[in-house]
Amino acid sequence: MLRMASRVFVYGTLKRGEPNHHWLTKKENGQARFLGRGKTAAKFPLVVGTRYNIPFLLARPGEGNHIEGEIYEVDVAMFGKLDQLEDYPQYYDREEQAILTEQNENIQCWVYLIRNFPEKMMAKKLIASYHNTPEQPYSENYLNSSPEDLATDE
Ligand code: PCA
Repeated sequence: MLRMASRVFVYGTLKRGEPNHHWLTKKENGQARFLGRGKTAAKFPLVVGTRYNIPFLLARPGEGNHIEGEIYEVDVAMFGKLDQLEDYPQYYDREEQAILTEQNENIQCWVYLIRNFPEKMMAKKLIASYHNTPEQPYSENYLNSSPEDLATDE
């Protein structure tokens, strides 16, 4: 166990093989330990939005799918880095959600989600699992994205 550890469930660009995974492996960021794959116990809408093609889990439980992702135990330093990446709490918010592990255990993990989103986002394709693709590539310029882009989904 890491000292002062938190559990985080990641469903987007932080997953293995996705464009921001290096944040979790960079030693200078702190420590992260992969605990396994999991999925949200509740259904959520997961969409890809804005011109940056950013994955957004929308804070509307009960709609969409059980979202697939990965569970990490992170120390305080790493959790701070992830908050910085997600621009918490200006862009993403986060909350603890029940996650089902592959062993069918139900554990509480922090999940980054979007609380204020334009209603038209609900009309997008609701996916169960995020993967960055050449057809809809995650933009290298994601750090330029602001809550205003989210508000307009542009
Ligand atoms: N990064 C976080 C939230 C969305 C994103 O791209 C994650 O992977 O869970």
